[in-house]
Amino acid sequence: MLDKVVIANRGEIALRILRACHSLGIRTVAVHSTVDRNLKHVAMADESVCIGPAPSAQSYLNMAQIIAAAEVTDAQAIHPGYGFLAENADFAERVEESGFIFIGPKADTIRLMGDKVEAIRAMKEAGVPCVPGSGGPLGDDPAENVRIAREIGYPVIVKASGGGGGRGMRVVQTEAALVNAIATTKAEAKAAFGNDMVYMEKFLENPRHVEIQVLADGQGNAIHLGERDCSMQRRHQKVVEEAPAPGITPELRAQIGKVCVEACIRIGYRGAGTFEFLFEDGRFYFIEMNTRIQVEHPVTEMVTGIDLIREQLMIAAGQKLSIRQEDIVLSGHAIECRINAEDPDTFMPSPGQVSHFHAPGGPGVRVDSHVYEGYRVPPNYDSMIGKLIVHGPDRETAICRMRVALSEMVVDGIRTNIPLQQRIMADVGFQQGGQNIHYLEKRLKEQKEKSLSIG
Ligand code: MV4
Repeated sequence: MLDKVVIANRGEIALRILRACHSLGIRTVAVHSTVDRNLKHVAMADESVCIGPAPSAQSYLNMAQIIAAAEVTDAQAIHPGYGFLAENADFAERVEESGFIFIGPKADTIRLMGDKVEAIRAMKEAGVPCVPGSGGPLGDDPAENVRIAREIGYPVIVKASGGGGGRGMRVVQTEAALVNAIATTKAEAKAAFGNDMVYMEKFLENPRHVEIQVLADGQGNAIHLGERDCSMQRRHQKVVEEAPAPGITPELRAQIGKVCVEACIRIGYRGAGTFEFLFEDGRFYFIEMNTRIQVEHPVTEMVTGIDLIREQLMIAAGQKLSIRQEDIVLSGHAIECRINAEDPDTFMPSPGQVSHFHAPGGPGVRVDSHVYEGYRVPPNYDSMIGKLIVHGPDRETAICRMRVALSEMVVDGIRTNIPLQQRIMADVGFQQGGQNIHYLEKRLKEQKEKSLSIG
């Protein structure tokens, strides 16, 4: 097993990684910015190193400082968490070149998946179902692009190959708008990602976001841990996630899961990963692969009983996967509500000091949060301050447990989205399950219009 790990992240995920390390007897090094010296995991870590000032560009994105922290503490490996440097292939490469283990896939795999055109090409070749599309980068010939779009059929979507997660894409409804849309998307992509490569797909109008969790050891073994439904989102920020996804049959799960596992083996994947699909009319369409542990990983942990961070650590230590596919048994239903320090109506960030904090509890209730009474939420980072996860024998019970847990939870001194989460849990459409990616924004718009007409 590894003996010492640098946790190159902050907040709840840093604490989650620390706990997984400590349960494996691995010593931990917290690296943190100046404003983060009071983080809970910094106090709990065996050692801590301040790596720079508050702006993440000078701290959590500072590769040299993080690698230097591993050197001075004589650590063996670096866990990047999610966000920050987690999917930065150059960082993974520098970590390994400096003689440390990067807890994640090989740098080349991260690079492949960061190039969406190449990622789709690789997945299509591996037998993963993809959205009908250009199957490669768009060229400069307008007539050829018009021909491609006609063949796909409108509406189409133009996406930047260097984008992902909703950045750098544009829906095109008609041929008249196509050539201009491609030029604009290319210009934006060039500015945002330093890469103007774009590709085209059929635009799916009402899909759900369903993703498959995989684990692979890079030694020829891979398994899938079922799916998560992440369709409850606003502006590409997930708000609620759940596992399993409503309406996915065991047969469908086994089928798409097998495809993902085979793709992992084919590309020599190592570590935890997620295949992102759009799900429409009973079919899966691959859009991207995430090469990191994800925010919503706990719902998969709750229904499988597997500690995904522990598995990441064991894979990084060079161990073969000890879990076989037959060992994966899904049990019950799990839901995660992201808790953000933001105004529940305007979504404006709401940093500041937490005057009172009470975590909910009871059967099937899990709180992944670094918040404590007196903790000051800094304005410099993402507004997510924790995740409330519940598990129950079925979806209805899980929703009930979430409603009780949300009502118990106290985060005073700052505004949070807890009232929004309560409204979502009370919503009949959510309770039905299986809503598409536009559902939440549609409901929020309706609510806003209603409150305006009264107020
Ligand atoms: C799409 C799509 C419809 N058709 N691709 C947005 C995030 C990025 N991962 C891909 N995204 C989308 N790609 C095709 N061909 C709709 C979206 C999309 C979306 C996807 C998942 C979750 C939320 C979303 C919100 C808006 C658009």
